[in-house]
Amino acid sequence: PKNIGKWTSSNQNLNGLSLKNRQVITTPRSLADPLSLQIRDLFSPGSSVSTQPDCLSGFYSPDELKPHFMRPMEDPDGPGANGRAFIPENMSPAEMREKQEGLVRNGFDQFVSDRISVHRSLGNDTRHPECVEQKFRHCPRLPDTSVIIVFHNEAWSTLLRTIYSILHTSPAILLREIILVDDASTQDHLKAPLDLHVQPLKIVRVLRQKERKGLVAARLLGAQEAKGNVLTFLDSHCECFHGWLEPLLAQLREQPMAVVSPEIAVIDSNTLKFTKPLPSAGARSRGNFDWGLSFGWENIPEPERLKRKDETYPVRTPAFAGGLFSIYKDFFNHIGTYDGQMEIWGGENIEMSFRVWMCGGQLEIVPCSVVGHIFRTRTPYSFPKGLEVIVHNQVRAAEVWMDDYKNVFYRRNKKAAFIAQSQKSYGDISERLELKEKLQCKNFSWYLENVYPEVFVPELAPALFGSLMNMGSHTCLDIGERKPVRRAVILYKCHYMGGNQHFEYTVLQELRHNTAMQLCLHATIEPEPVRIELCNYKGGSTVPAPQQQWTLKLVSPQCYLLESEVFKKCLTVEGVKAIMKTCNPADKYQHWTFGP
Ligand code: UD2
Ligand code: MN
Repeated sequence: PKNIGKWTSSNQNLNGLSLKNRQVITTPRSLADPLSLQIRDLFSPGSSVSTQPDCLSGFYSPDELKPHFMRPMEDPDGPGANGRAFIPENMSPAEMREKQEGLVRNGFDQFVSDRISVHRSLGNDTRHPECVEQKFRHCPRLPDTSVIIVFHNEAWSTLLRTIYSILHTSPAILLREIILVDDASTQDHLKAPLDLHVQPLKIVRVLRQKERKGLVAARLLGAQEAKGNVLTFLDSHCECFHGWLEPLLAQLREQPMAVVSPEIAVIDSNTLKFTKPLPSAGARSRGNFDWGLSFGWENIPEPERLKRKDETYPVRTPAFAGGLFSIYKDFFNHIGTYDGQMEIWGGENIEMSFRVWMCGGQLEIVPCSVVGHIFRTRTPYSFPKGLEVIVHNQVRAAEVWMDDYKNVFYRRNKKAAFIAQSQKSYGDISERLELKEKLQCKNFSWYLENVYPEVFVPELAPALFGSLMNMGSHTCLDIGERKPVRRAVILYKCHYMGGNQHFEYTVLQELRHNTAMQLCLHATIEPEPVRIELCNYKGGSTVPAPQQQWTLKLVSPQCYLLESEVFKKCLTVEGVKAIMKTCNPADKYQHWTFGP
């Protein structure tokens, strides 16, 4: 197969068994060898595929890859047809009210969604030509999949459109079933009416959690019940683009220890416009995380680009968004499913990203697979135990996987530090540590060096860090809400929670705020306000800008003058602004202290 050896440079090993060797999993090395047994048991390709024709040479024909249901004929001028935006006009007061209520209830425009066909097509296949032309070998057969969709109070039209878009685009022989898991929704339409509606669809069934537990528990329930070789998870407000499924399953066939995500297309939360792929555009971005443990997107670095021979090749990604992905069911179990003690929402995607890479798997985006997702403008549902549950989940991830690097996160999130300190408030992690031991997972610095070498790693133990409080104004330096690049730093009420007020004094004498972006305090000439700018020092052979270097001069216990190396002036507060002035050790407004 053409994909063999694609990532050989990455020297990924599962307990010493190289990726290349995984291709011979059907040939036992020795029955006495427990490892080969384990691997063979895990991934005998196609073992439980019953519905597929005999394995032949050549490729799957278009006929074999027909979907379950042909899409009904569509009015090409209907609302939202072909993935277009729908903008309602001449609305009555009652309609305006309905629209507003829908927005609040969902964090996207349900009014608009309700008026678009649940069978809408997305128009022509506009993917890159190499994707459109991609053929799929017949042998070994592609695994089949269960699609698992968990939801809590999803709108009827978005949920149904997700289901139909799967049925209209997935080859029937590859789609074993669709499992809907109701995470204790309270809306009536998701009870009997949903059961009645999906029953005739045969391969769609509904499971229910009695109690609201969150998306992790719901996905675990779905996974447990799934019969397919592969589990494919989708959110409950998605639309699948032409040919989305085959490339995911084909990549898993090549790399059974991969976890593969589609390219996620944006479905606009106001108009439901589906951003179609542009034929000229290839893979655009990959996923990452920042030191506040938030997921983010970044451009694909050059060395990763070069590893791809054509558009059908996957993009290795340090982290994934977590909502839309496929994984062999057996590998999902092997690699420790999810941390079942993570509740409601958040953190599980970063945990799984670390775990998959560190324990012998790999995380990839397959650009020929495109699935749209409505990104909400706000979170509409309740968090029964409060938003703190997100931090609780993040602390569990940090404690299990991040070794000493967890402190880099805790310095930036004081709530997390507090949860981590207070005896076991984040719950028991011993099972997760046992899993890590059992799978002989690599450590976090291996992950950083091998999977995310581009990341800027803050100092593990900076001499001085925290909030920078001014002794004259008793306010704190703050980068402000909009992520500022070349913006004046502001002075704000001290909250001592880290976040936007977190600064670290580095060995290169920078005053650095580095959670998502690498931002540095940048001296200016009076009266220009002192700024926050991207740090000039980015690791490697780069050096700090002289305006970004500061000398700390002790004036009283734990109190410093912050003197600019180039201007030989001191940071001072005037009103709500920070400016540089002639140093005066007697001036309280030039005294700074690192808060807790
Ligand atoms: C993103 C991910 C999601 C998950 C989450 C962090 C994508 C597209 N989505 O979610 O998969 O990684 O970040 O945890 O990458 N849900 C429940 N019970 C709850 C809360 C949510 O079943 O208590 C469902 C919800 O109906 C939806 C899914 O979980 O199907 C994800 O929630 P979301 O869509 O509200 O959040 P999103 O897209 O930011
Ligand atoms: Mn979502």
